[in-house]
Amino acid sequence: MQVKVMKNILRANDMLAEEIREILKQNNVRMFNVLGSPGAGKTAVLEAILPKLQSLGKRVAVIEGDCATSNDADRIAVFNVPVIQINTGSGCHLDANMIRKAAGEFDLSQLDIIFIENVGNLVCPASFDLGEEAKIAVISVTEGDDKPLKYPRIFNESQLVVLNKIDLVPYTNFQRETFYTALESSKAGAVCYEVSCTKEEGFEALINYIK
Ligand SMILES: Nc1nc2c(ncn2[C@@H]2O[C@H](COP(=O)(O)OP(=O)(O)OP(=O)(O)O)[C@@H](O)[C@H]2O)c(=O)[nH]1
Ligand SMILES: [Mg+2]
Repeated sequence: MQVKVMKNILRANDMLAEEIREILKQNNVRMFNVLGSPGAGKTAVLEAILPKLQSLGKRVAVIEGDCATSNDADRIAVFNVPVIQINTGSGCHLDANMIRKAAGEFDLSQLDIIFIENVGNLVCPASFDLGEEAKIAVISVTEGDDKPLKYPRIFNESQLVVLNKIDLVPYTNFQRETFYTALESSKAGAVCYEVSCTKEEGFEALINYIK
């Protein structure tokens, strides 16, 4: 019974996500769903790439998802881009209904790219299609090199993985070989870019991907 209910919820979500995808396509807007654990650096990655995309003439908007506060939206607003904060309360992920409402607040004719920063969580956000073109999983060195093995779905669902905080590799027991073996087992041929937000390193490949 519970399985059936869950399947119905996901089917309704997927249909809405398809509608969103179609609307974005009609307006020539690309949308990326950024996922990862609390503190992996999702907002930091957005802070790093926003000015680079702006300097390329890209018109960007951001939808922020958090259980509480507008902290992340406040950080993004500094870049003078349209930003909407969704507070989910006890909800552990964003869904397509929330994104439809939030995206409806934007003038899509004035945008090229929308980034969604999902609620910090390495599990539930992977199950919900938001109408994005691609999911980008952000993982950081301090979370440990075994995470793709323990939480395979999010890595399997993501078209791109960003390994953040590489400046901290010398101070942790993070082993690149262990990480890449784990990543390969959760998604064969996974594409992963290594970055450091604090050192502003490694963003060329990510920018090229988004362009
Ligand atoms: N050393 C180091 N710290 C980083 C890096 N990127 C982010 N941080 C720090 O990690 C912490 C969390 O970064 P956030 O960008 O808030 O992480 P988040 O994934 O958006 O967190 P939530 O939205 O709460 O899930 C902050 O203190 C950042 O300064 C990095 O490349 N290196
Ligand atoms: Mg954040």
